Amino acid sequence: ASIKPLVDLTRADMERVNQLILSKAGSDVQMIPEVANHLISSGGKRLRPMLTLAAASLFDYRGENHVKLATSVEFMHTATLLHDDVVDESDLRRGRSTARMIWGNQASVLVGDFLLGQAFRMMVEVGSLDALDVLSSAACVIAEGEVLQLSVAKNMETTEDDYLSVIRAKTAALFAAAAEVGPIVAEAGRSGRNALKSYGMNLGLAFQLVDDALDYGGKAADLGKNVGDDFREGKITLPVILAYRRGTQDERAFWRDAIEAGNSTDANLEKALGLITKYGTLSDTIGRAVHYGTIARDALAPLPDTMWKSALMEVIDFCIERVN
Ligand code: 2DE
Ligand code: MG
Ligand code: MG
Ligand code: MG
Ligand code: MG
Repeated sequence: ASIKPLVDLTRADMERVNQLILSKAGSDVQMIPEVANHLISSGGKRLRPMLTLAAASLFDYRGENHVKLATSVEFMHTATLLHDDVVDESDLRRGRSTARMIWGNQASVLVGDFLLGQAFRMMVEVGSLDALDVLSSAACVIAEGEVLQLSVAKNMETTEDDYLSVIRAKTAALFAAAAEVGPIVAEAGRSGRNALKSYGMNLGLAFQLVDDALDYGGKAADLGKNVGDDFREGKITLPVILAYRRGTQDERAFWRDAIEAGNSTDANLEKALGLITKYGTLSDTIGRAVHYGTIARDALAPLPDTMWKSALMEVIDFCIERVN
């Protein structure tokens, strides 16, 4: 599966999104475009804005406003990444040093704030209170998800339900909002909105489940991030939750020492990977992603069969099979 159909269908609109990204990342304060463009030009997939464009086109939208909303969505995403790498103390993103390693945490947070502000300005230009509602709510939910994640960090008693609440908020909410503003701008009505919201939400859950599997099972060269970052941070993700549940007394003691006491040495990462392999928890994590992928697929099923729909369907499998 590939995102090529989506890329091809949205190519013309994405050129306009990319222009708008560059112009709205501009400022007389030189450090702003410097920091923003470092991340913006680092070759992200631009998946979320493409979802917005495709979701609008799926409902025959002919205007201009989807380009602004797609740009808003990408700016929200970029702002979350700038902040995320500060919160996670990450050194590497998309194969580059993170902005915080080059310009520091303060600049990263503040430029993220700038981009978030610009995103909301563009939403106001569009003038849809419904779109503003969906995207501003997503911003709150994303922050709530990160705070919830913080409050369960290093706690091995975190349940799979807790974990799902975290990823639904920190990741899936933006996918859901990105998809839902398509039918909103196209004035498609409730059932269209709900279908795309459900598609985005479940696609986002699948996306983050795969992200969390890749953090243990991926290759740094593919990922553009370091393998084992989540382990070193003491982040409780599904591969770990399942291995802990299934572990022997000794293995469970190992996890508590590694995660709760913060003993995340390279040797312990190797041991953690051994247990994850022993209990097959990466394939079970991917299995959960497949499950949510199916729900995403079913959400679109009732809609007319168009090239837009089939491109969005293919994105589901792409997100599950991806290596970065
Ligand atoms: C990705 O998780 C989650 C991203 C959400 C970050 C949101 C923050 C709040 P990961 P990777 C920090 C800021 C909210 C705003 C600006 C509305 O697994 O593996 O850490 O890519 O992602 O680092
Ligand atoms: Mg992170
Ligand atoms: Mg994070
Ligand atoms: Mg991650
Ligand atoms: Mg991470």
